[in-house]
Amino acid sequence: MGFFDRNRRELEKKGYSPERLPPGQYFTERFPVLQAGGVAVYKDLQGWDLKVFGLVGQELTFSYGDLERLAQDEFVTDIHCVTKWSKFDTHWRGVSFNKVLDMARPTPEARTVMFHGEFGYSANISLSDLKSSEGLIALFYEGAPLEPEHGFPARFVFPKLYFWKSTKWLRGIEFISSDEPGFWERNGYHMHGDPWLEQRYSED
Ligand SMILES: Nc1nc2c(c(=O)[nH]1)N[C@H]1C(S)=C(S)[C@@H](COP(=O)(O)O)O[C@H]1N2
Ligand SMILES: [Mo]
Repeated sequence: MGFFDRNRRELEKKGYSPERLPPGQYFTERFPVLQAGGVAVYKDLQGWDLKVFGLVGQELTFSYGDLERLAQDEFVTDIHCVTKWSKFDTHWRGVSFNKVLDMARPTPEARTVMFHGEFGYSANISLSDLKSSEGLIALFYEGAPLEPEHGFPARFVFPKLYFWKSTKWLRGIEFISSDEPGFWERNGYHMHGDPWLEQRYSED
């Protein structure tokens, strides 16, 4: 029996249904750290902001304090990384993306949202995905502010798609009219990235 089968057995022994694992994934209790470049570390959050811009009726600029006051939404969810690890029941609290949609009012031309992270990272998610499944601008993980390596002060979390779509050190949310690739999508990853359909690479 290979690693993946053993891993699914182990999962059953722990009382989880292996059905919760998308195809080709294994389960871990660790929280691996993954990023293309360095970890953003802020001395303070004085100059920090999160901008919402592009095809919207109302552009927005949030300070960390603004987001903290709005951070009333939470979910517990499984996350799936394209490098094949999955983690169950992760708890996040922050600002629901629906709240951002209500405040920014995307124009009828808006089709895709580009999430911009520190150091030029970006990830595209279609507006229809964002409207049909929950997304969160997360400030808290398991009740505590995010660790720097997991995206402090704020990261997006969009569990419906592979975890590379969940931009850490989030600084910009841009509404655009056509589906453009973000950082990993330009480097061979799938434009959509549904773990249940194993949309890992552009040719999948
Ligand atoms: N800004 C930024 N966000 C990012 C990345 C990155 O390189 N830069 N990597 C993505 C990838 S590939 C994954 S799997 C997750 C990893 O999140 P974690 O380190 O909290 O597990 O962050 C995503 N968000
Ligand atoms: Mo990833």
